[in-house]
Amino acid sequence: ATYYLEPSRTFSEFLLIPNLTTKDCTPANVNLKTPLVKFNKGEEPPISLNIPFSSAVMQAVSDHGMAIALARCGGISFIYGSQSIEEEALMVRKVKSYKAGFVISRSNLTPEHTLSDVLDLKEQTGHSTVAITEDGTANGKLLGIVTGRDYRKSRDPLNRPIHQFMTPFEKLIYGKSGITLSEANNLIWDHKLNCLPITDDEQRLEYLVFRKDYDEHKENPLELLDENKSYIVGAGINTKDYKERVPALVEAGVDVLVIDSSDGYSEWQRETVEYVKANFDVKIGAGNVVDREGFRYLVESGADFVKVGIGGGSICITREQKGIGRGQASALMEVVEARDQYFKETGTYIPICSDGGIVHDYHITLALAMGADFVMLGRYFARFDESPTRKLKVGNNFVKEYWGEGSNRARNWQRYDTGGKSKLLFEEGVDSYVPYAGSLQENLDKTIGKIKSTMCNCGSLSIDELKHKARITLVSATSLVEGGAHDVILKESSLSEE
Ligand code: MZP
Repeated sequence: ATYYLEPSRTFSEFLLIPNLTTKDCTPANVNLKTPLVKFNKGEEPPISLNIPFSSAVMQAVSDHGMAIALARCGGISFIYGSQSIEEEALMVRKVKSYKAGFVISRSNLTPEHTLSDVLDLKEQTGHSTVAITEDGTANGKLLGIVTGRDYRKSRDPLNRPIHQFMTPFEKLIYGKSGITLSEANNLIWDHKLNCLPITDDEQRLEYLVFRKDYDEHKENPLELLDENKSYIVGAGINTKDYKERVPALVEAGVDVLVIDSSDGYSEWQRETVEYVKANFDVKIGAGNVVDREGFRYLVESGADFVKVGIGGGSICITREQKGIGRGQASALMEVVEARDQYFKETGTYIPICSDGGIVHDYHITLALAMGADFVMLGRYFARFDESPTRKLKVGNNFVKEYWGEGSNRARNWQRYDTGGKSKLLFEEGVDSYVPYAGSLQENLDKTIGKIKSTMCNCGSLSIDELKHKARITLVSATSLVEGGAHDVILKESSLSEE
């Protein structure tokens, strides 16, 4: 045997040492844009993310709902592959056909239609925002707007006609009637309103225009309504049925594939990557690996990015069951070194995804500082409204369900297959709960705020700068104790935050 006598390390064993923070180094100036797939020196990556986040290829995490919510924030979801080819392709299609806005005409929808009618229409067309105008064009007189999340929340249990549902709004802000959709959008945007009541000439409310959706986008709403931009989406595949699955996903419009496997250093993966590269013009990531040899093998097979991590996932018991794996930080550091070496030799940059084992937000910053281009998170996203699992009350707490792909519940045997019988022989994952945490947007904003703030501490305005400048120190078990609140008696309220 070959021995690696240095212990393998996890993120919690490291801290960042601050660098000089210059005055221009403020969170507002930090850019988190990062490459998703390989590119050559001096060229732009064909696909980039605006934030270095991807959601895990898991039943309990990444369906079309999660994919739309995360893409809207600048990240990417990989739709889970442990479902039928048709169902997975349909989820991809739903994300790709999802439009930020949709205008329908009065002749299609009268005030006698109910909110459910509009909801059905919205679902059928896959649009997040339905704007109702008199003549059905963006310049037609606006009759009302129903936006995605607001709308779902406000689904009227009494099924009243639309005009009854839009009850008078007490504080009238604008006494303007008959304005066009474009004008209304401008008003909403200029005045940063949560809700714009539009009244008739006698200051009676005619309809409300919601702003929340626009707020989330932080983009000009004019660009969002009626345009044809589609969100970016990824999808998981396996090394068994790829000859049927990949064509269906490509046909559905998938942007990038990833081979989902607990151990990616295999000839199965090489064959799969080679097949995809030879037959389709679609990007494909491979993994997971934990060392330089695995990285090199997948890259030489043609992989567009490589995923790192075995056994570190919160629901994973692979290390206990099979005794394979490596501390996530050690695995990442070695693969990054191999990536940088490969770049030096060939001029081709291979993005690396650190997958699993992120517990605290600062672990993400550490992963980026250590050279990851983006992270993949399961537990983190499973806690939000947008994950596809049930929200339950256990004791006094709300929780969401979260189960591993290697659990009996998911039965994703393809992910663990090393040849042999087509079934899951033993479990490598658990079925669990995670604390419910609210909406994705709110939580992501907070996490991103922390990452940007830490990057400023480290004097870095971009992920690339952070990688080069970061100074990282190992911490001893005793200094870990020093890092938390210690030697004080905590008050109840200060215990609640993570
Ligand atoms: P985490 O973010 O919950 O710590 O880890 C998520 C990652 O765990 C996934 O992206 C995947 O690589 C891995 N995973 C998914 N299912 C299992 C399992 O059942 C697993 N063992 O290890």
